[in-house]
Amino acid sequence: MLSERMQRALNEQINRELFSSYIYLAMATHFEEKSLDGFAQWMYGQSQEEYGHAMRILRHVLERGGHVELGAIEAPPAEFGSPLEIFRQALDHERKITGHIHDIYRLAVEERDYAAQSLMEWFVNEQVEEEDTVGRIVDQLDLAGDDRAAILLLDKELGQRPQGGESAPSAP
Ligand code: OFO
Repeated sequence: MLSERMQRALNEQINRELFSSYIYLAMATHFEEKSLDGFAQWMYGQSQEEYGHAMRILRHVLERGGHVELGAIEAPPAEFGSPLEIFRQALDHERKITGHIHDIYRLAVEERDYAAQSLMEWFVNEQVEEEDTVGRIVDQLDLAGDDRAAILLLDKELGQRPQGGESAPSAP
């Protein structure tokens, strides 16, 4: 049985994951409009992965007899800067998400909610991986500077990301 507090925290996190999906979708379309198709592919993949994260939490709430309350999703920015600025923005965003995940994990420990702890442990590890991946892209774009050939090479490389994202746990 989920506590009221945990249910609220998980519902808020579902909303954040959907916002993450939305912001990466906006970044993807921006890159595609700029013909940076590799960065666009990478962001579409990231957007799908975030949707999968939202679904993972949503399934957990339902499987524990809780109530899912879907709130409005904030609009992502309408304008974006350079690839470096965009990936820095993504890194800042992931760091904020990590903070929220840690807060929920702490709540699960306080409440001795072992099921939520186990769910959040998955997210804690996922955040380490995401911050590392995005951080590396930021470093590489930083090194590339204004060198267009280097940016195009990186664009090509990121376009190799397999599509489909992390699969969300399926509904019964
Ligand atoms: Fe970007 O990660 Fe979800 O949680």
